[in-house]
Amino acid sequence: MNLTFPELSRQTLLALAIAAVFALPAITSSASPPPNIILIYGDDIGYGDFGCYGGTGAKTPNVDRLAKEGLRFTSAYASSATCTPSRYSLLTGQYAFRKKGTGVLPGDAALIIEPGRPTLPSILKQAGYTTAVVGKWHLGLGEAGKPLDWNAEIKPGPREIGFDYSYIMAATGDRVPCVYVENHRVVGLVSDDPIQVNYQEAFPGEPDGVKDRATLKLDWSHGHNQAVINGIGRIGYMKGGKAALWKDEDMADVFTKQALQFIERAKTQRFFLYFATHDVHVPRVPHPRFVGKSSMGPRGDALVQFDWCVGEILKTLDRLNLADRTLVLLSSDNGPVLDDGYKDQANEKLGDHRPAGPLRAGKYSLFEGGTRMPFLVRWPGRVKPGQSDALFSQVDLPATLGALAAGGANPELWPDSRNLLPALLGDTPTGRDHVVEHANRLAIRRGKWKFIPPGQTSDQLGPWRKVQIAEPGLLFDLDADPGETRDLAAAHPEVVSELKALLAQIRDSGRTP
Ligand code: NG6
Ligand code: CA
Repeated sequence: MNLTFPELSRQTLLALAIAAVFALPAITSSASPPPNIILIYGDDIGYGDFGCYGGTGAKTPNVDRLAKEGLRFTSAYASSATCTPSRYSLLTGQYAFRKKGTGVLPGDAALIIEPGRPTLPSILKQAGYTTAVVGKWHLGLGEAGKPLDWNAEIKPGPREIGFDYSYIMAATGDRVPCVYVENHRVVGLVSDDPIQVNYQEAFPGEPDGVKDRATLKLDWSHGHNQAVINGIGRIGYMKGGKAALWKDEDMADVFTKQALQFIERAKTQRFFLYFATHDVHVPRVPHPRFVGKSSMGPRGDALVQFDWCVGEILKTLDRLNLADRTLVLLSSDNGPVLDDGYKDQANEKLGDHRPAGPLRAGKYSLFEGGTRMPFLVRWPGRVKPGQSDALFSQVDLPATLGALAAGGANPELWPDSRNLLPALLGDTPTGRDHVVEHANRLAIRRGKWKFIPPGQTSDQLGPWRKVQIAEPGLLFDLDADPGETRDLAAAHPEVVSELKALLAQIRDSGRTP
């Protein structure tokens, strides 16, 4: 039906006019229509792991290609040094430390993002994007206080917070249930073999990683000794669902296939794909075709596998002629870790490779290795290739991408997310003024200064090695000393007081000032 103006209500016209005004800045400010957006999110990949960031132990030609064709950031941060809080911030635009219950979640946790609240995918969906998440979720599924039935409809989850399509693992590769969930259902589940999940008690008669240790194909070093799935000990117990269980070796293929299929389906629309791969989190069990492809054993081979996933995405964009219309972002959720609970020789085979590059420590730590991430941004013809030293946090992605897509994301929506579109696109070298770094507690960076208050944190590339930081805390000049080796707190007490006060203000006011 053709509508003529008199047939349209005044209200509709008004709405259209308002929409047009809001749509305009996006088009004029970026000089092209809003692009598709693909966010490739690695797991436990450190600042120094890729070739383009100085990595030597695994070849990463596809990631390096992104760096060559795009902008390589040197001061971009995940909002936390572990997975759940980083992903929470990335999707909600709120620092995770503000909300209880955003620490590393078990596989049977309820969804921690309230349906209906603005999120990165919901704001893009409102702006007309088709949205999807493929890969690691780790933000909980189902309602709080209600045990989840994995055999029924699994919700609320990604689809209730803004994703049109989802193909995920619930938590991590090392946590049960070891199955894929597509939209609201476990993939491949048959009705006569229901799934049960329990994080407290073992199911009698099922194999477990302690009594059946001798049968494991990958031995554990700490934890990871409960359910045995695919010959690997996990965190938590599960029973049933045999036909639905994943095979770790195939996981990268499965997720990549789903990501590519989504791109194919969405290619005629404007789309947002959050592609959260499992590599290089433990258990590191890459497909046999990647085994031995690095000099570092499974951790390096998993990096090569990650790079392959990136290559498949780039190839598909080229084949579909979408590269120029697609903003590709690549980063990771927290710093690197070597032994994270399995005997996979990550330490022994490390060689000269430095997973955190010149930075100190890694996953779980308040030192820079914990949260400073590789971050690549490619949009051919729009983002000039090069390097950016702008301070950027993943918590800024909702406001920044919201601005790109919708012509001005309302800052009121996001407590901590800042619209840094000019920095993201390389139009300015200036990013944030300051960023909070979160691990077991908080630290802050402002400009070149980094302050870690007194108390504990972790100080190695392994699991958790406690260091005690004495009063008045540690102060580093990251320009002169990126490895945080020279404490300047005594030399600059005024900077210490300022940063202490700023951190307290950010924490107590509930928003980033
Ligand atoms: C730890 C696990 C570790 C990893 C981490 C979460 C043990 C001993 N360690 O508790 O293996 O799963 O949680 O990692 O169980 S994250 O990247 O998802 O945050
Ligand atoms: Ca992680």
